[in-house]
Amino acid sequence: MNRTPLNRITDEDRALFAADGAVCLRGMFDAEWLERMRNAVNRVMDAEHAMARKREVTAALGGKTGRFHINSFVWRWDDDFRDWVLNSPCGAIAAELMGADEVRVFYDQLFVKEPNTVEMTDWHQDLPFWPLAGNDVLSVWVALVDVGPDNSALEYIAGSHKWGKFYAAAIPDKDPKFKSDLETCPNFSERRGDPSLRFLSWNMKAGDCIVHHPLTVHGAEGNFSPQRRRMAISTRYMGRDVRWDPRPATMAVTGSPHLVAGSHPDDDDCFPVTWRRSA
Ligand SMILES: O=C(O)CCC(=O)C(=O)O
Repeated sequence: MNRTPLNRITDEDRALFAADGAVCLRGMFDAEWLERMRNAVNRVMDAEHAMARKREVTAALGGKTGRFHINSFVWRWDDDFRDWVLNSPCGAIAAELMGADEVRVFYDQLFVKEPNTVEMTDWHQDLPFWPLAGNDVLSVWVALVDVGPDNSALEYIAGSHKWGKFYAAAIPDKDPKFKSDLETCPNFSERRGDPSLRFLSWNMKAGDCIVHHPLTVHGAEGNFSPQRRRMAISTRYMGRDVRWDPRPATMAVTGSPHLVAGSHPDDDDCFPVTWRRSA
């Protein structure tokens, strides 16, 4: 299993990430990682573990076909996910794009849409959902299978991380815990003809990843393929400018870190350092 990215991250990748708020990096993970994590996903999806934090979106919304399954903080109880967040190339990829000398794990999140899943991933930004403030936090969304427009490819609005917007968190299963007075994120699927918006999406091979900024607006349609699953792990990492900001209606962190608001989340148990630039 490769511990460093299989391909080099270029200045052009960094420039695209800075300008658009999302960039697709090709072929970063080897076949061994992909096979191992697909097996791990299949195992954890139905595991009845006390620490599992599942959202069964299709079931919650009364859907009749397919399954939209989300599971978070799996690394806290599963060895394969633990190795993934701590030792896969994700940490180095995050550091390269942030220009960080050190990155900490924030959390991992698994997203599976089985064939014929109509539930979309609502358009949203990530940061409003998180008890964090800062610029240096990002997600590495790794496709574990090939992903395209028919099986729920992610879509982004280029440059939206610079709009100065902070939309209300959008939870796919509409969990009322996250309701707030913030402005609702528009449904950008209805604005595809708008010339002021540039939509980004990629046909991805297993082992490609997208890295996105926490304020970049993104979403995905359902998985309309009758055969192809859509399976991805999004792992989030933090750099040094991040501050603990436990606002109302934000996500609880497994492990309940004891942190003072405004401090760097340097709780080594909840948020271990996974990558450090060597001297
Ligand atoms: O995979 C999905 O449907 C959603 C992914 C996402 O929103 C994220 O990684 O931040």
